[in-house]
Amino acid sequence: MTLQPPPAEELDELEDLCVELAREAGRLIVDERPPDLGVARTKSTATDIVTVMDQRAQDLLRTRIQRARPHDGFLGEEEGGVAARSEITWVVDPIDGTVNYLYGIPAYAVSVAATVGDPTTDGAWAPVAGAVVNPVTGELFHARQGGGAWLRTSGGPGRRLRLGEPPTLALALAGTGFGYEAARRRWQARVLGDVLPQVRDIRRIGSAALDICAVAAGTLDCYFERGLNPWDMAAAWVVVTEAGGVFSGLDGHGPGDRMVVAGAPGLHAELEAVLSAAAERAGQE
Ligand code: LIP
Repeated sequence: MTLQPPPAEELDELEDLCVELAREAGRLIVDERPPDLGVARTKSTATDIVTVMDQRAQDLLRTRIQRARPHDGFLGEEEGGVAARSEITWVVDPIDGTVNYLYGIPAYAVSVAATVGDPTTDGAWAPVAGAVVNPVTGELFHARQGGGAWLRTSGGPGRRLRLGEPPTLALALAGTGFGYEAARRRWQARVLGDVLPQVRDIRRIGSAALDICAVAAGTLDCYFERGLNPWDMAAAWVVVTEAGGVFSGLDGHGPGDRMVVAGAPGLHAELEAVLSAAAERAGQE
């Protein structure tokens, strides 16, 4: 399936809007975080939480996107999607790393992406522009297809992100994450048991969007996780590929619920092969 991006001028406009909206929602979740923040509701399990700020940030993003581009579709982690009447669907995670946000751990992000295709079907969509902001550190990652990947920090000018020569897997610092359901976590622990002895070390930051952007910035060498949703990965996907990284699933598949694997070309191939064998050995969840 070829997913045709819009012309370069529109891609630039989409990237600018991703940056503007990610920043605005980032300011909201920091500046208006209630001192008594609690769990507003749960989803797949008692630990899969939503705070009032997740929904407020998503409502802000949807309202601003509908005002700026009324025919585009909208898909967010929380309630309130909109069907597309154009070629573009916005895929947003208002707070990626919600548990970190609840506990006050400064590793969470707002992720905003413009995509083509159907983001509810693995393999049938791709991001064309995106922005990921950590509103506590001020790090802002952004990219659009063909425009390179960029990292801006508070007040500083942006710097181009380009992946260098990667280490071998045995010297690689690998990021990963875990789902909320017990059966999924047991499977992930079995796979981790195979991977851990074959890498330098593991980091579990708690935000897929920040993990994938860390690969683009070189603060992680590679990343893998099963169970990501489109909103966890959409913006960081275009950031890491525009930085020269490979972002895929396993065994020739594209990135999706079954697995995402990110890294520089040579290292990505090593990790993908180890994960494919580990997933085989881990069996069914
Ligand atoms: C999180 C992901 C992370 C994963 C967590 C959680 P959320 O998203 O970004 O990679 O390991 O379990 O799914 O739920 O905080 O938006």
